Amino acid sequence: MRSPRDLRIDGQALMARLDALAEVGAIEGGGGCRLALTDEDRAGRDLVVEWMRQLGLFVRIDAIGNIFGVRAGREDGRPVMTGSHIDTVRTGGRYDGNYGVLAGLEVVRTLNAAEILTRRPLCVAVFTNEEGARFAPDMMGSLVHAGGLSLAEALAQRGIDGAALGEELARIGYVGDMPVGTIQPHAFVELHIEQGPVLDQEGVTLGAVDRLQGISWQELTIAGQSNHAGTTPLRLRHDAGFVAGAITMFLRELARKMGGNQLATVGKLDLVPNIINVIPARATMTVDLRNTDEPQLREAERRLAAFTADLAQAEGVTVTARTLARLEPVIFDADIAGRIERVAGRLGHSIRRMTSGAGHDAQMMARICPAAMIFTPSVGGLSHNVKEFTRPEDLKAGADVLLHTLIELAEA
Ligand code: HGY
Ligand code: MN
Ligand code: MN
Repeated sequence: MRSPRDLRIDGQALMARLDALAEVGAIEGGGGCRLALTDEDRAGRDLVVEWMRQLGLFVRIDAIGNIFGVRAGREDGRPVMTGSHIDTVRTGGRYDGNYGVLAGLEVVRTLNAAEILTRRPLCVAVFTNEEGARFAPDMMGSLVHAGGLSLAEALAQRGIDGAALGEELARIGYVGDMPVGTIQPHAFVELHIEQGPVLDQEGVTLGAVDRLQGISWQELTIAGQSNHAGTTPLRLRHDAGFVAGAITMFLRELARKMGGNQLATVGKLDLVPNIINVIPARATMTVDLRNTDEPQLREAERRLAAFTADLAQAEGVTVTARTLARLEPVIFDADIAGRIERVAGRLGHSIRRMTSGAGHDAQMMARICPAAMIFTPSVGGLSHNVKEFTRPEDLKAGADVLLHTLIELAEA
């Protein structure tokens, strides 16, 4: 039997799986669109479940559709868990989420081929609706698993297309019989592309992620009055479109003035009636605020609320805010982050500590067990974009470090 220390992931097999999954919901430009609980998501789930079964994993599905592939250990008990998500945003790349799940399956294949049974069981997880692009909040499946959102509340969520989450989950056949939260991990490690520019710009191969920034998602509904674009003087306008634009400009300025890690994004904007010669009666927009510092994130929320209240008054419109997601910054497990660094060093890869700008399932798992993440570079820092790209050698390096980090945690 080969010594575990010289095991390595088969990079070709990993790339083949990534390519095969990328075919499901493939869109122009090489990316993928598998919005949570759509037919494309079901097809991706079916494929990954098939691969799990081929690898001899015991597949369990819970009531929110999270998928767990369990590999027995020499002993019973809490598994060492890895995994991520395979749902995407509408303009998804090939690696976001998929990489962490498929690298987890390659870890299993490598251990199977070497006939190695770890002391603790291993588990590869696929969490439902990580992106939140169709149903808010994001990281939903792992949040429910960690007890941060009730199953009933999650099932009742309405999508941006008006669909009921519970009905969609049933429609694609992924209402599992396992109660949510059943599989409590001993530890959780998520491998993911960075989705930002740091590793690529610094020429560092891997990131040991020891913290993750806070996220505030709001939907603002601005109600004004539609009127004729040609006959209505400025002083008589209650222009929801103007107010939405003014809020967007304010947010960029707010992030610039606050500095630090403050970010602000208006990603979605719908105008009604959305006609060239009609002053918009209504605007519905989303606001995504992020910061590593919770008091700063709260200050950004406060300033936005104050600005919209004044503007609403001045423009004679009403602005209603609805919270879609609100997650505080997370500190991951320093021991696991240290272990990731040591493994990377042993395997000869450069690595640095870093913070995640994106939300991830690991931040929810950190509520119930020690957790940390491994990042690989995103070329040009691009993600949530069909041109998302990570070099195959970097994908393999990350998977090799995942393999040995999981083995160590499963033997410790
Ligand atoms: O929004 C995020 O950070 C993640 O991609 N869901
Ligand atoms: Mn992701
Ligand atoms: Mn994403």
